[in-house]
Amino acid sequence: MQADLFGGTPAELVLAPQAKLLKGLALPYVPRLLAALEQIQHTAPFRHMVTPGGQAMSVALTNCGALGWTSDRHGYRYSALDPDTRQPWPPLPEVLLQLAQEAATRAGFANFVPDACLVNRYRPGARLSLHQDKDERDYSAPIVSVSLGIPATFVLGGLDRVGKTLRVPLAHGDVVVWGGADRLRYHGVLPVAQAEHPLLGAQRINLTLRKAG
Ligand code: MD6
Ligand code: FE
Repeated sequence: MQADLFGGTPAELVLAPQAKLLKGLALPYVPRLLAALEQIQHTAPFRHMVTPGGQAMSVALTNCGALGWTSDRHGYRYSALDPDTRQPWPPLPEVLLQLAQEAATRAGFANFVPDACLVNRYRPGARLSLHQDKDERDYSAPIVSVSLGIPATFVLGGLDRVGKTLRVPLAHGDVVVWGGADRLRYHGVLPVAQAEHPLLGAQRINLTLRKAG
């Protein structure tokens, strides 16, 4: 899908009062995003982190930016160093800053300055169970989430674990932004179905940009 096939602005879907899906917004950024991803995974390779419960996550992850999200048997935290290499995470590429700012502004969150980007890689079968993003210091900043590669179904719930959920299909180039009253909604990703993407093969990459520190 081409975001601006008809010369207009990309479709915006309201998922919740302060959560928007910006269809295809990332498409014009894709060549630069893929080049940046190569650099990031060269410096900080994808790995399957272990949850505090002792399970290896099915999603492989890495980070870029001043702070990176990590998990081990002791819990979840943000840290300035990659625990595997003991080096700083690779810097947040300019293309990601630009995309994050465009997306946040379109969704009503001006002046978003992320300092952390969690990069998730889903192979077919990988999933992310329902969770809240609450390891960041400041919940006033939104989260910008960019999807690349094969499709997935995003599940958006409420502020507690029980109750109604919304299933949102996410395609290559889609961007989700949420913040404000919706910042702490439970959410997850259903097991990703087998598929091939022309640029990324059998994988889905999700980039979530946050203000963590
Ligand atoms: C994913 N995303 O789409 C996982 N969190 O692969 C998230 O966990 C997420 O997309 C907060 C806000 C947006 C997200
Ligand atoms: Fe999340």
